[in-house]
Amino acid sequence: MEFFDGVTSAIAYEGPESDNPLAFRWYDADRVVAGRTMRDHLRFATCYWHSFSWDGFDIFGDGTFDRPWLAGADPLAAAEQKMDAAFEFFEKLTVPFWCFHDLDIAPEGATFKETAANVDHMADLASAHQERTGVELLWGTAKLFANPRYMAGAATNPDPDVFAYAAAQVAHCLDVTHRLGGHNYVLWGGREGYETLLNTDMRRELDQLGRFLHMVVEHKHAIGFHGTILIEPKPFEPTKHQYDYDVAAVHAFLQQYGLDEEIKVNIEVNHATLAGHDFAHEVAAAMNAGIFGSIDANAGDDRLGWDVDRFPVSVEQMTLGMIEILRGGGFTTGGLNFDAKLRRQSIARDDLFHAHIGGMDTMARALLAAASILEDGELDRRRDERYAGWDAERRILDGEVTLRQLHTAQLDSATEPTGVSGRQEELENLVARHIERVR
Ligand code: XLS
Ligand code: NI
Ligand code: NI
Repeated sequence: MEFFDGVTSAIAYEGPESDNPLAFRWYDADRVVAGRTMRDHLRFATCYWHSFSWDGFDIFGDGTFDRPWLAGADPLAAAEQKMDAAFEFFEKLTVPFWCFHDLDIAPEGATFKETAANVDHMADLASAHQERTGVELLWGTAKLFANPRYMAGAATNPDPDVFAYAAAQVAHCLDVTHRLGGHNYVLWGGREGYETLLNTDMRRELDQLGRFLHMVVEHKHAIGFHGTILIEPKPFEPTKHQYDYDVAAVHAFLQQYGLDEEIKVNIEVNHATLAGHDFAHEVAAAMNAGIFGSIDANAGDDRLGWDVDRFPVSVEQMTLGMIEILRGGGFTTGGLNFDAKLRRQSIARDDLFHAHIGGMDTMARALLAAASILEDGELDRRRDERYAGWDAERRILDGEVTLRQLHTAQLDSATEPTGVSGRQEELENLVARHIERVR
């Protein structure tokens, strides 16, 4: 059965002048930019949860979307149908990767054993779909936050039985991700956080999380999974305080528990916004710490302080992020996953295409602008110039001078340091020029 019959052929690149809403204007997969094809730079993925499992419900109302694949009395048959719809979509969109939670692809059974069997069954089908279409798995993840058993967290739960259940679930999902050739495995700390310190022993919970992640890493090596383990920072929602607040907090945690060589980060744009950071800041922080992994590409809202998960629309915001990604050498195992959802009134099936096409074009144009800025070199030259004094002054950083010596030298000095312009507005204009001119 064909679900997206309004889209009769694969989405193709037609160039910036095209008015065809079902064509790419910027994403030209085979075009080589800064030594790599756009396909290899951007490594786009569609997420299963928002695009295929969600029917548009929110806390105030029921589902609104036209999603025939969700209907059906038999949960396993419905899951199979949903997977047909998903792979039909991936193929028509020409998106090279997908991402899932274990319980997006398979229904939960009455027991863990039953659930595991459902996941295995669906993973076998996914494997056949991947084989047939050439679509690859960017990452898998376990849903450790929806079932009521996880209301007080998974690894950070006060009840060790819940920890054990979560461990079993991750072991199974990691096995499946490995079987499907996943390039990464993600852990978003869904409810790893707290509501009140009145009932929370933070120290215990962090130790539990550290132990949990060590077990995940051990399991990864035991089964020979070569993908990257990624933590996805988020400051709050659903818990009031999430432990994986932002990249800096995750890095400190990884160092404290001796995990910084093993685990990297999956940065989500909207989560960066919620943490009070620019997206580019989070990428730069991860690059500096050597833990940059992957991106959940989406967008927040200037006035709404929750995870609204819009599709990315701001070329400027994404250009600033892409500059940091390219400066750091680009993706290795990671990619750009559209962890993004339609607005609740976008009820038509083909709205999913328009959303992804817009997101892919936004990111492709941002890539072109960022590559053009870095190739031109003026921005980096200006940045280097600002620090040129340090190139001439090695002694301080090399530890050859004391605070007292600097004090004495300053007392004897006839000159005082003077400032130079930071040139922010001029540099912003430089970025704008590249965005305007790329073709
Ligand atoms: C929620 C997260 C979630 C993860 C996967 O805010 O973004 O969707 O990406 O569990
Ligand atoms: Ni999110
Ligand atoms: Ni996410």
